[in-house]
Amino acid sequence: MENKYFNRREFLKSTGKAGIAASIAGNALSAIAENNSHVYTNRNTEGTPYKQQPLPYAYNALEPYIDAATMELHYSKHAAGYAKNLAEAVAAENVNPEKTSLEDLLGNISRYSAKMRNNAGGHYNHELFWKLMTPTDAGKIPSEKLKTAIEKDFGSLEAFKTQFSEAAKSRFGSGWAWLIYTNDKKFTVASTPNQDNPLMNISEVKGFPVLAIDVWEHAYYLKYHNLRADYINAWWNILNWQYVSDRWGNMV
Ligand code: MN3
Repeated sequence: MENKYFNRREFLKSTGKAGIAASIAGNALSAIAENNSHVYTNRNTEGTPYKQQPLPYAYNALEPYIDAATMELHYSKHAAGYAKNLAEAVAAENVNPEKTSLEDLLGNISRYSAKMRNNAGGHYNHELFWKLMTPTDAGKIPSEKLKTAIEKDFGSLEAFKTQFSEAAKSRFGSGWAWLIYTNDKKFTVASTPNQDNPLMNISEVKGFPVLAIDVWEHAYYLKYHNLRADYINAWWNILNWQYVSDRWGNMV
């Protein structure tokens, strides 16, 4: 017969305080956070699905800032490829998507193959990236709460944008620039190579990814050619500050 008391005691002993807090809160966090730096990965309202989701607007909706051909290739070839390769890695490495959120997988990515790292990152980053852009005029400014928090850490919204743009421009080769909310409740700007992201336990800078820009050449080369800075400057026009504000607001 199962001894519930013993099992609970063993559970508490093995998971420690973080596990207790998580179970009391009814949080989806399943005590796999071997590293507290990933505590924010589970605070968002929903996890990112393992499958590619529909693009929330038409391929040409972000013109003139991002052209239809770039969007179509980016979504239907590049991003679709990451999702497909992620599915293969998940099957090969016995990950159960019903039990392991994509965020938790990223938080333990060092346990998996390079294929998993590249494609779990690639899939997560692109699913986020599509939502960070909007063709509509609504939602083009941050909430007062987010604006105030950014001003506190960067001095001004403009100073943040300059720092973020600089990180995006100076990322050597392919990668991403990020606005990250760290475990000590501070914003920081960083960039990562390839398809790495700040949820990964191997990332130099860790925390919750609040907003991001893709600076792989496939994101801009057809229209902007070698002029990455022009793409970055144009991109601010389509940034969905409303989504960014909600994403951060739901987490803090
Ligand atoms: Mn891309």
